[in-house]
Amino acid sequence: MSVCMAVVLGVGAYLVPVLASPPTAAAAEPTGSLAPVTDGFGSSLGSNWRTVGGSWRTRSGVLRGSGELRRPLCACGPDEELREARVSLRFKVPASSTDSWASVAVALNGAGDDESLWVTALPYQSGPRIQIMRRTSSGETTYAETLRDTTLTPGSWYRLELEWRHGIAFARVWADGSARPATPMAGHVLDAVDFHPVSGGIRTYGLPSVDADDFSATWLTKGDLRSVTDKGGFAPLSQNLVAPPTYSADRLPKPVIDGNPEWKTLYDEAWSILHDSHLRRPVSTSPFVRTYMDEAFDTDIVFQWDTIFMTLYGRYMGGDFDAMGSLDNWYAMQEPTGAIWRIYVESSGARHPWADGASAVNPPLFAWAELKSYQMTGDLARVRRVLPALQAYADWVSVGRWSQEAPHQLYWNNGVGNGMDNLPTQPGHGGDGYGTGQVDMSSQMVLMWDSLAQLHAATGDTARAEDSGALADATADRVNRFSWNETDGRYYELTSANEQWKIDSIAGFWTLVSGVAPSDRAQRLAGALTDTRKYWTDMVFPALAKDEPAYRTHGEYWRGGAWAPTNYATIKGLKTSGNAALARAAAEKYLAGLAEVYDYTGTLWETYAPERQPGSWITGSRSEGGPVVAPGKSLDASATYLSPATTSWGDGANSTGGTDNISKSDFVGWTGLGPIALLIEDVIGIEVDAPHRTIDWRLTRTDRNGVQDLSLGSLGTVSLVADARSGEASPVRVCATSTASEPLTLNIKDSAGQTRTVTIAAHASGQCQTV
Ligand SMILES: *[C@@H]1O[C@H](CO)[C@@H](O)[C@H](O)[C@H]1NC(C)=O
Ligand SMILES: CC(=O)N[C@H]1CO[C@H](CO)[C@@H](O)[C@@H]1O
Ligand SMILES: CC(=O)N[C@H]1CO[C@H](CO)[C@@H](O)[C@@H]1O
Repeated sequence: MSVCMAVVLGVGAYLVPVLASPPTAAAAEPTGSLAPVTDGFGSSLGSNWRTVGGSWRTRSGVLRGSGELRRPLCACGPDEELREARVSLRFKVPASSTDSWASVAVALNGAGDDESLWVTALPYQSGPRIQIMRRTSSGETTYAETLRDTTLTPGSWYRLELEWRHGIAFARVWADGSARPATPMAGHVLDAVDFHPVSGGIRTYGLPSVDADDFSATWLTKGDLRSVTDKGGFAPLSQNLVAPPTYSADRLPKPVIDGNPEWKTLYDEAWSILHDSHLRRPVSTSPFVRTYMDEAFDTDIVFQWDTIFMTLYGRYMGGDFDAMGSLDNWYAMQEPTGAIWRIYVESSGARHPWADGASAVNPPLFAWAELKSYQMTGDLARVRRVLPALQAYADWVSVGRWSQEAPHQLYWNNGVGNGMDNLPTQPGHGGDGYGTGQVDMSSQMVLMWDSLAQLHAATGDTARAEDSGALADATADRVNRFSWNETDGRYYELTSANEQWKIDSIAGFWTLVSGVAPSDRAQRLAGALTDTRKYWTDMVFPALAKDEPAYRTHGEYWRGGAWAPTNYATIKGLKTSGNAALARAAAEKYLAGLAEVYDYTGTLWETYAPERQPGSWITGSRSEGGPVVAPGKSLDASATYLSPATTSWGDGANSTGGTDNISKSDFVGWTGLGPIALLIEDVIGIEVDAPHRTIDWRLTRTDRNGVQDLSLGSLGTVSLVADARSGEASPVRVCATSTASEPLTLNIKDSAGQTRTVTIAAHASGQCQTV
């Protein structure tokens, strides 16, 4: 019997054309008079197709025909919806078409016949196109399309995929038999979460016959039906507000560092400032769900990346305060699209106008902070609860900040979104950076996906872990391909035309902590960080290299200021890229600087000047109207000192020989990172991995040093103290006390890079060993 069953559209001619123009009026929908097509090909679902339009037959596992076909995907109750789905099919590009708008699509359909979302391949345009389109009762819209990287050769088979995640659509097409590309070809965030897919299928336009098969629907996840106004649905929590704890050194870990008591003072002072001024219970009008760490910049607005960085040291509070509750407030504000804005008003939960439009997004670091918290606590229940919020945020930001039409396909932010206000970038302070590729933002996306991969893996979800890992790798590859300048040994931001925009700033050093920089490139970056003409300034690390024209010796905010978040990220990057000794040296130089300024100001500051300043200038300067030098202290007018940095208002002289524009004091705030996190992790050298019951200690100091009462979440606490010794190569006696009911593994790494493993017994009490 003839197999050539190309069916003429006939009754199926109702089809709404899959094109942006010219529009044609939709005829009445057919009433379902065609018999369902049964098939056995490829699908795990095994249910029948419903023929909505067009006509289809099967032959040897291939579905041949044209029009539209649907099959149910979600047995959704009235209060349920499909949150996530991946639908794909194989199709053969017909040899030719007389209609240049002829197309094949894979679709998700709502309950009504006029509700669908699809990814369409148009092989016969002057260049092949892939589009994301949607039909509603009011017509069709093309959301995103790409002309890139697409070959659709007549006679060849391709796989076409629509990935749907809570209002976000991703498109992919790839040659049949090759690997699914990690990066989508196009993505779109629907304006409102008002589309509820219930079925999926195939649709064609303008083709008398198409061969398709292997329709597959995976990652089908149901959830409660959500309204467009619901917030906080991804990681729900009911409000539970506690009074902020008062400062008590007894309830916090106690670093032991006999050789540098001034750093222990800084540590105590950081916690004291935090407790006295910046732990905040939400006011009665606030929708926040937890008492939180407030960023210390403003009394009624809270900043996302400040909060995230605060949790990176706040996690050391252990059971004394739920530092991660600070991030729960952000998840509570999350929109149904996954959006979390950069700034909220604390008293109302409203998005702040500074977080509108191009300035909506801060560095996407929630997942990184959650991973670090999990490593300290092993709290898998929290990971399971927050993962949907982290994934939804990742999906949203990966579309919203994706320069998807630029050749580099990297991610953008602007000069406020990136958190580095007046650092020179192409988009500038509040500009629209779409099309540019920012190295910091793109590397932070890699860090986000990598952290998500580890969190998914921790919950046993290997499919999602692989998916996130592949996105991290693909993005890192593109940063390395386009942003790296071999002559200069730097990563630069990119223009929309793939040209490097050469400003040497700390933004390029996010490639270290994100693992983007391969080791040879990481070594060149480390070289720049230790170069006194570039980044190894009196106070490390300036936001802008010292030889950049916009660099300012007073810091002028991000034009040379040495900042806690970028120092933390850069020092972590040095450590993870094989430069642990340099990471420690940088942390020590930074702490020494903080201590020098603390000595005459009695506090910690928002940002620090990269170079020493004359005592006369500091003495004549004010911050928010008050003198910088503490009462009872005085500086030698002709000597130089490390100093707080100026703000972006500039550093013009005032009548007292200084400036009135010194940045903010009592900034704990993220300046707690150095005195607390860097002290424990990089100077003393102890890092906890509670899920693996392991502690790594890079033990190279020769004074009596260690940490007491370090929290390991529900496992308990541990104290580790090494005795003083005569030299780095000498044996050292280490004593451990643990409240954990299980043994712990302690890996002690010496300055020669050798690791000795010691088992700390369950409930060890003063267990000592010389290693
Ligand atoms: C790298 O920088 C050099 C100048 O230092 C420039 O000549 C070259 O074009 C840059 N490379 C790229 C890929 O832009
Ligand atoms: C010299 C200088 O830049 N002065 C600025 C200090 O900051 C205030 C605002 O706080 C500006 O108004 C001044 O111009
Ligand atoms: C007290 C005082 O003189 N303040 C001045 C410091 O300098 C700035 C800018 O040069 C002036 O705006 C202040 O009034």
